[in-house]
Amino acid sequence: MKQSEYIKGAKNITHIPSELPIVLFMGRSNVGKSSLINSLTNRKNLAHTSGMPGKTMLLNFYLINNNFYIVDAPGYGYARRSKSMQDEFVVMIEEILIKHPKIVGVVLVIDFKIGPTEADLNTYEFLKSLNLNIIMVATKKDKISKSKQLSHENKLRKQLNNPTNLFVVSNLHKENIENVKNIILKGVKEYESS
Ligand SMILES: Nc1nc2c(ncn2[C@@H]2O[C@H](COP(=O)(O)OP(=O)(O)O)[C@@H](O)[C@H]2O)c(=O)[nH]1
Ligand SMILES: [Mg+2]
Repeated sequence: MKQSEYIKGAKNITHIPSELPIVLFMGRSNVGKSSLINSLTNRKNLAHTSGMPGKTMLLNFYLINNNFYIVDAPGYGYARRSKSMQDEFVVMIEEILIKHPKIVGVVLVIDFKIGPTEADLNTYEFLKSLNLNIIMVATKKDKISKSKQLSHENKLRKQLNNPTNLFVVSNLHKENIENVKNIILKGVKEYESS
């Protein structure tokens, strides 16, 4: 991902560009979505990372290699957001995934240490039901001690029913980022030639 550029924040589906393919990043607030986008693009602060989760309700668009968009969706399951706002958000995401003409796939970001929450599992099931390409990324690998990382990863794989694409990464140490980058680029390429 040699070139990356923030394009805009979109409030809803009518403000979404449709000329290029989209890779949608989803995950709970504070899980490390923005950090992952920074890691993938090799930028320190392309996507805003913060300790104040759930502030934005915008879909943030990042143009990558002048070729596709990474879209950072607002985090789901944020407790301090009102129920009606949560519902509105879920409907918006569903609408995009169902109606947007060029969805390459979804990167579902979870917290390696915390493991999949009920909201994560519900989202995962929903994405599977839409037959989308799903890339699971578990962040914050560095928060588990080295000696326990492998068994922790195996447990996670079991919990998720052995997903085809699961990557355990650390944004802090830039560990395993390259593999995520490659699978996204491969997905975009295959999408374009299909
Ligand atoms: N230790 C550690 N912290 C991380 C990692 N990824 C993100 N964080 C931290 O987790 C917090 C939330 O990250 P952010 O990217 O803003 O999450 P978002 O709300 O999903 O976009 C920030 O304080 C990050 O520095 C990681 O791999 N390891
Ligand atoms: Mg963020």
